[in-house]
Amino acid sequence: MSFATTPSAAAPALRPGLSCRFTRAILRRPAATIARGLRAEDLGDPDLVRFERQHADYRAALEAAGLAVTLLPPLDDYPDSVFVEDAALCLPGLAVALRPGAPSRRGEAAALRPDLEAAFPDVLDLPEAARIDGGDILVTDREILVGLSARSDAAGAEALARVLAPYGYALRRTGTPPGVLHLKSDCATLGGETVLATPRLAASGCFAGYRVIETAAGEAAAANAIRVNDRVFLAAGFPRTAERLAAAGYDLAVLDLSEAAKLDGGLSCLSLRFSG
Ligand code: CIR
Repeated sequence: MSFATTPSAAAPALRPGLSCRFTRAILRRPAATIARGLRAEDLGDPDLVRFERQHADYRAALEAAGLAVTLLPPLDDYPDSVFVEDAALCLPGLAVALRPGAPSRRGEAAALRPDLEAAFPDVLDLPEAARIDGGDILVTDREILVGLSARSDAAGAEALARVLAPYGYALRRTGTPPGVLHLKSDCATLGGETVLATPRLAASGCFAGYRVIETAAGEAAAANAIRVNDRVFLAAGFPRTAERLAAAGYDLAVLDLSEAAKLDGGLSCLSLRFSG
């Protein structure tokens, strides 16, 4: 399978550390309504108390990696709002309020906007009709890669490219494998020129020019990892992918995310990470 992938602007500038050097993170506590969260397949409802415990461990791991964390209150009107990444894109000095593709999640960006204004000198908006989730946006040190998916459309990718162009960011568009929720369900940046990706996404050719570490067979869900400063966060339960990353020299923090996983959530979705 290969996707129609648009070329980036010629020779995009390298911004060393853009994808993984952070000083701050924004998290939102899980809503009491979390059991009403969206999911592709019913694996049982998440347990709120266990979710809160895993969320607290995740927060502590971000702090241990050197980040100052802003913890926002739960939003019970939005069962999926703990997956705060989908409502905004954060870059140094700049945030974009996104347009989540799922109808039940549309209001999350407006609810987050005051918190973005408190943290960023510039907050940009996208047109009402655009659809784009943060889970479909992979920021590497050289470009911003947007995966079109059931949640993110061409209008969303174009609108994002338009608002970011004045800031010099190169944006490239690709696809998302069939049945996969978000681009970053299947990949993560590991800093520099390296990405972690599922074999099915890597086979699309969208990472040509990158060094790709593939998730091990049967461990596709390990791809939703995050690099945070000198550490790579990986979900528990993927021993062979963990071995590959350790062999490549990454210092791993392995976290139990069983409750987020019941709602198709993973490590990237639970925070907005940025420097500033
Ligand atoms: C949803 O379907 O929108 C949520 N249950 C999961 C969102 C996960 N977000 C992400 O991968 N960025």
